Amino acid sequence: MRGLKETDISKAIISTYHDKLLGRIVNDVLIVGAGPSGMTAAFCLAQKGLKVTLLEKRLSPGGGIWGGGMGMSQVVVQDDVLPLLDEIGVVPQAWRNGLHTVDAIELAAGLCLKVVQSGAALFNLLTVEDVCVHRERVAGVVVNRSMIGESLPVDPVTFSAKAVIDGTGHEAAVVGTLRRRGLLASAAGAEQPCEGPMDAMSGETFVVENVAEVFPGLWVAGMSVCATFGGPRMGPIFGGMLLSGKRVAELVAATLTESRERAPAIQK
Ligand code: 48F
Repeated sequence: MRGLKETDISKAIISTYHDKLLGRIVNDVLIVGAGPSGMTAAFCLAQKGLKVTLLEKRLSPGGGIWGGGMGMSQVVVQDDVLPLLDEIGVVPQAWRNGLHTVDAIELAAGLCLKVVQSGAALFNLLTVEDVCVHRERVAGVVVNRSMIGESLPVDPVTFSAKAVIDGTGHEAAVVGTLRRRGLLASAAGAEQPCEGPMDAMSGETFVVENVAEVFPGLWVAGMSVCATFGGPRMGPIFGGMLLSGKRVAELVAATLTESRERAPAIQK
């Protein structure tokens, strides 16, 4: 190939990445953590026409999907997520008793593609280390390059949103930033992180039914729900994670629509 310049390759990466990043500093919804719940929430919200940005600290989005159970890259889902899997474009295999298996790599890859094609932006290698709170409401997140923030004295940057979703799984990292400061004391049950022992059936219901706004502007989805409210863990069954992501998307979208409709009345 003629005229191939290394500096052109560098310029292409730097300019397009920074254009993309600049366009995502202000958002309708920021989702922290690109696991199954965060990625499902992202594409469902983007499909509703909202500006959605997903921030993932690792190199590979997908969270706990990749390893299936004990490193065996198959995940299990229930009957009620078949329409969602169809929408994502992955093909499950029927097993028995209303259970189906999905190739974990196909699910992780399918979700990544669905998120990006829905119009949401997905950034890897960005770690959310704190939140912005304005007038007692979460108004955005504080972000550093993964690894840089942990090892060097480098200040972070901030992204804003009307709603932030903690989809960081077992660690409930965003909730933790408020909890450490005693700011979550008003949310019932949210003071202590205490994910319960394994109970797949209860856990799968809990993670969907307890999706909530735990602090003004901050929502929890996926395992963050259990870590925040003390729900049981459920192991490598993933239907609840997808449904939890779908539910948080519905609730957040409804709240944003409601506040948009209320806004003109308040201004009068
Ligand atoms: O852990 P994860 O997959 O969360 P989830 O969507 O799903 C849980 C299941 O995978 C599994 C389970 C199913 O039964 O129990 O554990 O609730 O994905 C969480 C993502 O958040 C990222 C992390 O790397 C992972 O990809 N993450 C965690 N902390 C941060 C973060 C942070 N501070 N900033 C950005 N990303």
